Amino acid sequence: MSTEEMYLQRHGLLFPKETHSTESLHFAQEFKFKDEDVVAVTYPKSGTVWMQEILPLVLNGGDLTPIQTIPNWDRVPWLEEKRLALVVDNLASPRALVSHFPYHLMPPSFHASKAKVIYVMRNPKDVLVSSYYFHQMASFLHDPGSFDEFMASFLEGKVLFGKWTDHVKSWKNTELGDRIMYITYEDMVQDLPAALRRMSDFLGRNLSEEVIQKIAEHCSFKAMQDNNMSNFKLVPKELLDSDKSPFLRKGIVGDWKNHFTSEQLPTFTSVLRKEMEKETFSLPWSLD
Ligand code: PPS
Repeated sequence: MSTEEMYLQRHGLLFPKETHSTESLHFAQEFKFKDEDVVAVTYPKSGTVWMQEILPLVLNGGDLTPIQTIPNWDRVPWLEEKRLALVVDNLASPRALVSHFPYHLMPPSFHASKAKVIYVMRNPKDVLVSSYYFHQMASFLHDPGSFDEFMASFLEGKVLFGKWTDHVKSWKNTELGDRIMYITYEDMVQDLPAALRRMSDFLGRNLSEEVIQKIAEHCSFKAMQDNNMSNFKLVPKELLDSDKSPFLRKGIVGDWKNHFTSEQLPTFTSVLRKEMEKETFSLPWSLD
């Protein structure tokens, strides 16, 4: 299948047709956010599915029912994907969503509401590696070619949802004030209970230490790998082939060190550094 057949091109970005359509993008623009809604926003491969596990638990005091009975894509749907229209009326309140939209594509009702955002960022080198494997296992994404070729596409923004730097800049430069919380994938890997405490405080949930520990246990990489509602094993192999690479692949920090050559690292670093040079915020990791 050609790239044109696989992807919708809108707003200068690529959206896979398997999961997105003109109608779904329109539905997202018309979506009516409520003040109590929570949306976890990520550039792809930065911890989205992890947030689909965490949010229902944090919002509902650690009740395991949603994560044990509802597949993650219907439990905490993507704002921009086709599934949202099918499940929107079944979402428990307060509603949790995820999105890969850059800030400027958020719908008018989001801006008019008090809905909160948790923006999860991941070291772009690990994002690239995770995405490279995802492109190998997902038949509805283009063949990534060699790691070198895929890195070139990533740096040019010829990948899902465009350039990593544009996404991060868009969400770091909002005027959302205390409606947005920033956290990194690396913080979550290093100390998940601490990350959960921050999220719980941000969302006005006063969770006990016992509940925090219970949520951390159920959101561990291993627990999610074992949860058929979260490990994508319900998806036909023709679409996601976990024999090629599981969706929940490694779940670690720094796998880029096993993939970047000594030539690729300075190329990657210099492109990102240049694109970030005018920004006043600093990144939580060194790009080197
Ligand atoms: S997607 O396709 O954009 O929705 O992908 P996304 O969920 O954002 O990112 C997938 C990566 O997140 C890892 N992941 C986790 N890491 C640690 N702990 C937990 N619980 C966890 N859940 C998901 C997942 O393994 C992918 O990273 P890689 O590096 O490929 O393993």
